Amino acid sequence: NVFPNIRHLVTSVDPSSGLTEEQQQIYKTALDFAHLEMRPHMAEWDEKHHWDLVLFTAREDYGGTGLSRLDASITFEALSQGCVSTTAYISIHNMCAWMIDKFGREDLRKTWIPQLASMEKLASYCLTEPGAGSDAGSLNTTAKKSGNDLILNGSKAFISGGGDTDVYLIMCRTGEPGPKGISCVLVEKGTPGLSFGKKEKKIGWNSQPTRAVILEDCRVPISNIIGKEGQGFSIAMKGLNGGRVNIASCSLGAAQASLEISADHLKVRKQFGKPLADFQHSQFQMARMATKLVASRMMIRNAATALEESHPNDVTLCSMAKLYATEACFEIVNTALQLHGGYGYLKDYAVQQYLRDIRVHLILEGTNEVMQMVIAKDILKS
Ligand code: FAD
Ligand code: 2MC
Repeated sequence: NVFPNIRHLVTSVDPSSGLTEEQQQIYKTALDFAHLEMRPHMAEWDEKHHWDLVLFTAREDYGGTGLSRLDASITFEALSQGCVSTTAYISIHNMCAWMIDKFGREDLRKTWIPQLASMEKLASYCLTEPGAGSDAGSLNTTAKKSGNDLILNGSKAFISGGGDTDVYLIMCRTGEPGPKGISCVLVEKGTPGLSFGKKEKKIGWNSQPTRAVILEDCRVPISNIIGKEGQGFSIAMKGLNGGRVNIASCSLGAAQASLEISADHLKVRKQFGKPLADFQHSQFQMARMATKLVASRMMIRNAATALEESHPNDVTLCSMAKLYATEACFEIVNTALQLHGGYGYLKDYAVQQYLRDIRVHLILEGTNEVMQMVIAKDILKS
């Protein structure tokens, strides 16, 4: 047993089912790290809005770990048990590094991947604008050519890490209206014309800052375009396919932890002369939570594998996993909070933080309504 210290892993909610021994080791290493280095600080990071960062994946030639999509998913699942918000930012950083690694020219890969893989430098993904959220293809931050440079103007809203990260992948308009006129441009912090809005106040995701990113006559070389001109929307969407699986994996970790905490609580807490675990209602709640947890895990891992293998339905499977798992895991954590009674509402108990942190996963990286649009489009296509 590679999980000697951790309970529940021989039950039906065992996260190691279906994993190879190597993957079980990855999960165990990440979970140990989460329990030892993150979980003890999770409440403080939330309260003090402090961020502390760690791990990651890219091709191995420039210092990445070369993890598969499934390896990355199980890593994020394990780490998020220690702090959802910190892990979720790492998943965004990971998505940006993947975009540069996959689509960037060799010189950009050579410059940036080693620094991003080691997390010496951190990245932010900049798609959303005040006027373009779900309708991302309508964005209107512009990048106009001037000699060998691009001059960027516009603003990005809700940027995770914004102001505290070093590299900004800006989706901006270099051509026609709509998705085909968008390019992905790398802008370094410190470039004149790049500035940031105030730090947003949020109900969760507090261990990482969220700010607007403002571009005013911000000049960068044309060679900072990632991939080809006009390919930016496609690159942004391909990044998000993995991002959606990983964000769902963060919800899964929170749900796993909440289920375990609830099982403990139900066995210890007594009312009406017996442990809460003896009431059939509590048992049925736990049964439903465990069932939703296992269903979420299967969908997430299936989507990760589909993405790895470029399955023809990978986009739909990633969207389904994000839709189903972020909602089911939110319900699991919400039920866990209810099973704790008043204690669940206190900041001394972790379950409320898991709830606050995963609520936003139904909104960001494409709202769950957008996920339904993507799925329906695929199902109904002729
Ligand atoms: P809107 O698009 O205005 O949507 C409002 C509501 O209308 C939603 O429920 C939506 O689903 C619904 N809706 C919209 N269109 C339709 C339709 N056609 N049919 C049915 N319903 C519809 N963005 C980034 O680019 N980078 C980041 O790092 C980043 N980090 C974020 C961090 C946080 C904490 C938050 C809250 C957001 C972050 N975002 C980021 C932005 C996020 O991706 C957007 O908030 C999200 O895509 C939704 O866009 P919107 O907020 O403009 O909502
Ligand atoms: N993967 C690969 N390609 C995709 C894709 C995906 N997930 N989604 C769309 N595309 C392609 C699509 O196939 C089409 O390609 P082609 O022209 O070759 O046929 C192209 O992109 C344009 O797509 P649509 O014609 O569907 O474009 P439309 O404008 O109608 O809507 C929609 C696309 C709604 C799916 C897209 O705008 C979207 O995903 N919106 C949500 C935005 C979002 O996810 N924001 C998250 C910001 S990041 C964040 O929140 C963080 C926390 C980091």
